[in-house]
Amino acid sequence: MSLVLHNFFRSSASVRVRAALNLKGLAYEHVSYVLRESQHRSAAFLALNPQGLVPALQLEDGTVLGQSLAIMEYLEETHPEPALLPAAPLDRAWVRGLAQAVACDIHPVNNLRVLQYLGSELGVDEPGVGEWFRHWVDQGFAPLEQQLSIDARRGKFCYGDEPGLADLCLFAQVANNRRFDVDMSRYPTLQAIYDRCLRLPAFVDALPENHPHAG
Ligand SMILES: N[C@@H](CCC(=O)N[C@@H](CS)C(=O)NCC(=O)O)C(=O)O
Repeated sequence: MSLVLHNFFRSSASVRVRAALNLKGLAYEHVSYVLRESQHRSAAFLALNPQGLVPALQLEDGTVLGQSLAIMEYLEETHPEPALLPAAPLDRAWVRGLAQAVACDIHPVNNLRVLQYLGSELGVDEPGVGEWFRHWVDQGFAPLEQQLSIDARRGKFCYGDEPGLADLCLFAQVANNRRFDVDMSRYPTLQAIYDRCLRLPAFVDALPENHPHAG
């Protein structure tokens, strides 16, 4: 059995892992769950991943891993080349911190279930939901832009000239921002890193619009 990625084309946590698998040169199959139809809450998926969130990566022996950061770290440990993290502990902590600024601070408050709760339970209208989304992106992106714009370790990517864990998270977030008209002109460094990623097939292939089950 090959690697199977349980995912959804538009899910940004899934975009991260798709790009990581692509960067590592690992082949995988897709099983898709339409989130708006709550397919990720089906008994079949919950049996695989009780957390009920995509992505989940099913390994060759049937083991299922959840949580995109844990999956990417697992891929890094089992397939070290090309590296997603630098060698030195301090630099690894720095890159993980950048990745987590997106994956742990921005993404969770803009997740589908949060946006749905705002709309259906709290009566926030569509423009209000968009406002919420942009607010929390701005709260995370402004300090990231400030940090990265002056950091001597930044190269073509967040750290150096090769893409890594932080770029995977940033790329997925910027791609997701397109749906909510985030003004990226305020974040020239982050936009430049995203544009660099767009030159690499590993990232382009991971975009929602290039997913085999997009639509
Ligand atoms: N921390 C998790 C987040 C996963 C997550 O929230 N995935 C979203 C799609 S990007 C999801 O499954 N949402 C379903 C929902 O909100 O109901 C990770 O990094 O994998």
